Amino acid sequence: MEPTTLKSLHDDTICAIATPHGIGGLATVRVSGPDAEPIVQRLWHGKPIAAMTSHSAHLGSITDDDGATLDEVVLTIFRAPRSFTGQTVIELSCHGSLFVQQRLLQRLIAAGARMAEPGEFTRRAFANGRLDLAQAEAVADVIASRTRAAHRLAISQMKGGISRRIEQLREQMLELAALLELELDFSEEDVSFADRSRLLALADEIHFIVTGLCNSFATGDALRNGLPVAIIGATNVGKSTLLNALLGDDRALVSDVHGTTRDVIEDTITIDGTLFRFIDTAGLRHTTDTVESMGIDRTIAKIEQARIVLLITDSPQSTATEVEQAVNAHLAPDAVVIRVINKIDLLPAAAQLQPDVVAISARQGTGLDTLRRRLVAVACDQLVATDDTVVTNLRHYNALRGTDTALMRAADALRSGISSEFVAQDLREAIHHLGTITGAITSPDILATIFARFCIGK
Ligand SMILES: Nc1nc2c(ncn2[C@@H]2O[C@H](COP(=O)(O)OP(=O)(O)OP(=O)(O)O)[C@@H](O)[C@H]2O)c(=O)[nH]1
Ligand SMILES: [Mg+2]
Repeated sequence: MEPTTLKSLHDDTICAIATPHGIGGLATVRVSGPDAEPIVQRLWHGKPIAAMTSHSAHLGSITDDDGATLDEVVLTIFRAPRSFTGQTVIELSCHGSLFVQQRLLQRLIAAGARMAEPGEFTRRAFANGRLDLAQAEAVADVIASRTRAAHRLAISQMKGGISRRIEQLREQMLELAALLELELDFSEEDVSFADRSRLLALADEIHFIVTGLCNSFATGDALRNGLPVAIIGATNVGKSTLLNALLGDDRALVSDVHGTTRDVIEDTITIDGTLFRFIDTAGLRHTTDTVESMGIDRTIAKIEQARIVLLITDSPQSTATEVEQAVNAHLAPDAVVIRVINKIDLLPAAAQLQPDVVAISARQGTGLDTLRRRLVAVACDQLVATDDTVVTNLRHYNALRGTDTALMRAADALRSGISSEFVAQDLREAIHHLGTITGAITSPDILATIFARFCIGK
């Protein structure tokens, strides 16, 4: 289905610098739109653009408004509809001087193009059916990806990984809905086209797949935003010192006063290709201080969200039972606890430590490499590379949740023999939610939010 609301926006010919801002060996200026050829021809010196075959590159020059040469450039032409945007696209590779780039843009604008808005090239690709919405979002993810794993996921999504899965589900649900609607048309005649038990089985199957996709979101989120590692312990054991040491930055305040950290402090860093999000928390202790106990509530929330908990103590004697109880009570089912003893520089050399405890001195930096290795090993287990589709996008996740809720309502209605009318209505709602993922169903608001994430020139 073509989103017609966008059509009128796409008659202009747009231009933008597609390479990063700054000086480089080369820079690329991209032009897309129905008038790309005549506009570029006005400044182009070389083989006439109309005589070029699509998908070919040509050396020539661009003239300034006084007729002098501005730069030698390579022009590549992609004629509609076989281009990224589906419109005729011309790419001009010029030398990377800031002056040349800016001047080239000015010349294109004087010749009739307009500056592109952020994401406008990708938005046109979507409007022309070159990409679906999930793929367009993946373009932004590829550009933003900071680690190998996040990049791999984004590429798979750009190639249509999740879209195919969603389309299959949608087709199955449309089939279900069609059978029910047919029944409604013949309701007076008391016939039943839809075999209830088959409908139920199909609903359960879809529910199973949707739940799997929803669950994969935690992994997808960890890959994109960093695997959440909560640093938990009693006050003054050196949690903030450890955060700073891991980040290599004085991010959190450190002092020998118990209860220094009151709010949650978090930041990300890549270790061995895996992105971690370290979360320093308020130390756990009994307190009558209102602000401190608000901080402790946040600590508990962070334990619940963490995939890894670093449980810190500062002496072999302190068993930290209360802290441990708090962790055990709030730990997510698939989260892993790594026990850490800090301040080993204060321990006598002969001190006995349990074998599975990582011994460190956050202040002196000892043992941190062992801790990093342990973190990477646990992360590898948690983020097992599956070929399954992984949901990485909050918008997709919410849409899937919406689908599942409506679908479960439909299944309940089916089971209790409620009139097909209501079942059909719930199904339609479920289908609607699924459709928003790939953009089969769109609203201008969703589109505006999504494309605003892009940079200009993309
Ligand atoms: N000797 C020694 N002292 C340390 C070490 N790590 C931290 N400290 C000291 O222990 C004190 C407490 O450190 P913090 O990092 O503020 O402890 P915290 O766990 O964040 O404390 P709260 O925020 O109050 O819960 C500070 O004086 C640190 O300098 C260490 O490895 N060895
Ligand atoms: Mg602290």
